[in-house]
Amino acid sequence: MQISLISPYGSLYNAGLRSISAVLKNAGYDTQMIFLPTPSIESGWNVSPFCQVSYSESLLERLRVMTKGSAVVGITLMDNYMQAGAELTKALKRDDNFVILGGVFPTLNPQKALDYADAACVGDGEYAMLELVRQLEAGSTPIAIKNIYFRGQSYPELEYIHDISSLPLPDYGPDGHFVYIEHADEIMAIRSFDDYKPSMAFWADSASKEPAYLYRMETARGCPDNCSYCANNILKKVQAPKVRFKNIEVIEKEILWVKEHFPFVTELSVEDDSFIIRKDIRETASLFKKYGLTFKCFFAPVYFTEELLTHLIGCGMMATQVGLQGRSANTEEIYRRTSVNKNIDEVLRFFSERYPGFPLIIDLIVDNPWEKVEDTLFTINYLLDNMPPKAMIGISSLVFYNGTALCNKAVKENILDTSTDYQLKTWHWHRQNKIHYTTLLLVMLKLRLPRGLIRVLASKPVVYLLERKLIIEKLIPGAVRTVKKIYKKIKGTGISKY
Ligand code: B12
Ligand code: SF4
Repeated sequence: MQISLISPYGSLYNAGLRSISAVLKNAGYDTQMIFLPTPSIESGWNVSPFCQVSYSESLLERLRVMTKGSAVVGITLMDNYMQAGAELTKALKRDDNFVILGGVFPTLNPQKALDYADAACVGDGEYAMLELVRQLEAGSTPIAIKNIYFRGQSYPELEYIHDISSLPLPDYGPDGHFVYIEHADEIMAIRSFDDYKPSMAFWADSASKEPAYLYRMETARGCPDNCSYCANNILKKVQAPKVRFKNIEVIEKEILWVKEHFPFVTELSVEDDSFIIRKDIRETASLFKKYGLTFKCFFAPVYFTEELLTHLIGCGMMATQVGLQGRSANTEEIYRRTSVNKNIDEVLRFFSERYPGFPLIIDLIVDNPWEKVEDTLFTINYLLDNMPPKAMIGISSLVFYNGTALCNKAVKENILDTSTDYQLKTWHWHRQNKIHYTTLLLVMLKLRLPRGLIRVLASKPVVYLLERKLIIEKLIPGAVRTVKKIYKKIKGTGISKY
């Protein structure tokens, strides 16, 4: 029996869908995986405020033909791909097939997913999908499968995979794997592991002539913290209450597999929410070093120790991303990050004093309706005083994910505009309908404009003059979009050459 697994994401990584495919293949089923990256949607060139993917009729027709023999079509979705998932489901649903949506969006919004699909997977999908396929193969109408919410039925019983080390390695094909090439508007077969190269390429620095290659991997699922805006709020309740770790033997097995199949890879990107919480973090980092692989990872400031970070850098950590989101006491409280942000002073001091050239990325959230101008100014001044010289800033616009503490607060206070597809909102600051003057100040920091100049522009009189409705709702967004449009005209469409 054939199963088609489809991903609309810009990145081909997709640990979840690849893991499902591996489990199905191990059980003897024939899976095909179709990746539909449309990088131009996510690129800085795209001036549309939402991450709305509109597939061409010819692409949808090609997909219909490709999935003709599939009894099950599974689509993975984060919230910002909701509309893409709906479009794909409408195009691929037939009377004689079963379409199931899985991933963070259906996990948080199963009812919405059921508006389109036959079923929604809540939480872990590997064994849920296997059982679904077995029941369908047996010719019965599938019923009572843990984690699967069938349309017209009640919310399912939930179960999570306790030992994620027992799962097979992710399925990278290449047989039966296909990728959409946006500039050619064609779906091509992945013929060899080398075909993954374009999706793994990155430029280590602006001076590099040749790209380096990066392999993304998961060593754990989940996060011990519980920030009020984060999907983990819900995942803890409906997926798994605790962080699940892969053991070091399995990590080594995956590295060996990578070495054999992707010999060009020199760097790992550990996609765990907070890599450094592993008890065996030192051994894991040493393992990467043993195999000559540099790495990057995420961490929350509370887990920082000077000794640990020094060890990780010694093992080849080339970049790291730390969440700050906001530094004022009010903002930290709104985000429930008062304890998570603990040690941020030490983190910034460590990099400023010992590794001033290190590419540290500091993540911040803007567009928080409860944050006052003074709060943002506090964060800006904090960064002006403490940010290491070569640090970078990642700016995201606050998105209210269904069921999170912050989403519930927004609904209760009636400030969530549900008339817009707020889930589709993605991170590009220039896509926002409202751009605060204080956000522009952060962008200046991101662009590393002289800090003295930013200090002047961040002085209270200037901010109170420019942080005005007309300016932030009309002038700044209008000007930003015009500049982007002109730039796009000069530089081309922004469609990736992948
Ligand atoms: C790795 C990762 C990425 C990677 C890779 C994404 C990719 N293509 O796979 C990168 C860095 C590219 C990325 C980017 C973004 N990400 Co991200 N990312 C993650 C992270 C840290 C881990 C995801 C993962 O691999 N988990 C491990 C796998 C095994 O689990 P899984 O994906 O959930 O899959 C399981 C189930 O969901 C289910 N399942 C999944 N798909 C399907 C399909 C079917 C048919 C079935 C039956 C079941 C099923 O079964 C799987 C196996 O058990 C999560 C955090 C988290 N806690 O989930 C955030 C997370 C998914 N990302 C998030 C966001 C917001 C983004 C961005 C929009 C961020 C931004 N500001 O731009 C972008 C956009 C993504 C894009 N355009 O592709 C949010 C999503 C919130 C939401 N409600 O949608 C999360 C949850 C972070 C958070 N804590 O809020 N991300
Ligand atoms: S530390 Fe990061 S991943 Fe963990 S709950 Fe907070 S925002 Fe989510």
